[in-house]
Amino acid sequence: MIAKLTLCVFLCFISLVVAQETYPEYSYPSVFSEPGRDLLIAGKFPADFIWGSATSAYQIEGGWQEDDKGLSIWDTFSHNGRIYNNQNGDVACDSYHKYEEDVALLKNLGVSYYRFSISWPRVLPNGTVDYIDEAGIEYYNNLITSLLDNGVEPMVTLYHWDLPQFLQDEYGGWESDELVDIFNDYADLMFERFGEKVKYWITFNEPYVVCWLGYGINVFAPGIYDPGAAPYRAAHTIIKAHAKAYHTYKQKYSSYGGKLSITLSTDFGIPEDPNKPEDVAAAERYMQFTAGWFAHAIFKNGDYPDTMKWQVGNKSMAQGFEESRLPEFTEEEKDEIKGTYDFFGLNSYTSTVCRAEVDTGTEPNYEGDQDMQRYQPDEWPTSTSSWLRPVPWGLRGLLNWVKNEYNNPDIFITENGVSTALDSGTEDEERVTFYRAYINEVLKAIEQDNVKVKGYFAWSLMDNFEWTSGYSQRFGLHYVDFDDNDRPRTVKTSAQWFKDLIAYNGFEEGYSAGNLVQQNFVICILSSVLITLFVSLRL
Ligand code: PNW
Repeated sequence: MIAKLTLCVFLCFISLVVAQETYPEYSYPSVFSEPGRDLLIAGKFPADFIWGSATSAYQIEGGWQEDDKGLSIWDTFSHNGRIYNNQNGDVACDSYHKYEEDVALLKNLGVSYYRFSISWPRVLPNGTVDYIDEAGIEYYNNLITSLLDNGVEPMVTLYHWDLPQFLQDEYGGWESDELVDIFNDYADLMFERFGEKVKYWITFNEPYVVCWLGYGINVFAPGIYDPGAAPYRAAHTIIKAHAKAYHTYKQKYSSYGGKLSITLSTDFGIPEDPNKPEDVAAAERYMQFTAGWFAHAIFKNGDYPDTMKWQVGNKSMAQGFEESRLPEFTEEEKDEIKGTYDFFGLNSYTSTVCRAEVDTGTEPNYEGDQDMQRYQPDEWPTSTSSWLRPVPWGLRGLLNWVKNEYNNPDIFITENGVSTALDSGTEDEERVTFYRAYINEVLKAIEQDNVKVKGYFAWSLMDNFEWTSGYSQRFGLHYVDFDDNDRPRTVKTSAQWFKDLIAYNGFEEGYSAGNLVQQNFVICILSSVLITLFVSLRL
């Protein structure tokens, strides 16, 4: 008897050990399983770490003609059939009418911040302060008040891509220098009206996407195809507009004590062969042409990265231009732009592999200017968005790159998330896997690399209008039924997971712990029962 029992206990112990070993502590074990890089760690985030979730106006609000709202370039673009299945944001998640439900979702999640954007044409129908639509102002006032009443702080983005159509028609959008002052007037009004309650401001969301997809290759609104010059002109205006709004805030509203910056996006560029200096340089060029395009001036010295000036300048000369397609800042402008930030807003979703390759095309092109080819290896995990392959360790690499490049700024990850398919429901294990892996890398960056990440915003609070993909790609922590006129929201598995993470403020001990230990425990019990049965029958 004793011998049998001892044997059972011994076998149980072995099965536990085996279970521990068979359950990998990697999130994408079949692809990323370098122990030094990909093992999940346990630990807590700093006590004052900010957890939030994010959305943007055009993607959720609907109410496209409510009150005196003017048209935005995205209203026009989507009504021109440029979206999957001819969809548009006319109703979207109907947050214009259902914002209180959104606030309830946020409260239930336990986030302390909500990042949303203001629709410029909703408050200024033609984009200028000549006419203010007070009903639009009222909407944001109600939203902000409701957030604060429920213990959620607002982080407000002024420009998440929905330019008033009037400014596109009248001035040619961001290609015109006139938008510097017009944007500044808009920003000034928003600071005046909401500054007392809003302590975090973001001028522009992802200007790289605005300039390249909107002005370079006609993929996003306003739908301009001019890959060699328009993106550089648009970026030039945006950088100046950002700087001007920053100074307006500091000069007129500093008593509110808020913080202001810009949110930049880039994939993390990885050299194809890290032992080849050309590839290392190509990956660095990619980073400078995407993040550095905006960050170098704002976070460093008021000017574009040297590599951009050199590359675009030389290509322009070879193409017969009299001057570089990359505009120049005056010394005065450089002084005005330098240092216009209180933190670094970073959106990141994925990584990309870069290889040096001299561009032989003769047409002027922002991508050709980089003398670089990039791709995502087939073996990387996939999502529903073709451009988005989960590479958790890439986020840590990117955070370190920002730290080293821009003198260790406070960083807010203002967006990170993953898409699932149209018919994916509320049980979104893929999203849990993604968040667990990515947020764990943020923890590593803070604990092991001393990167000053101060907050993390999950994109997105709920499924919404995913630009040209319409409603076919779901990024939400909450499910939205777009076939139902009421646009009901339902909690997904990932929302519950995120809520638990926030409540604990990190990954529980033995995180290998969390799920895994529980699974191991169950396996251990089951195998003991089986082994006991087997042993008692046999012996
Ligand atoms: C960001 N790309 O956009 C935006 O800030 C969000 O509005 C958007 O919903 C989210 O990411 C998910 O896409 C991106 O094609 C849009 O590489 C497109 C790309 C990247 C980011």
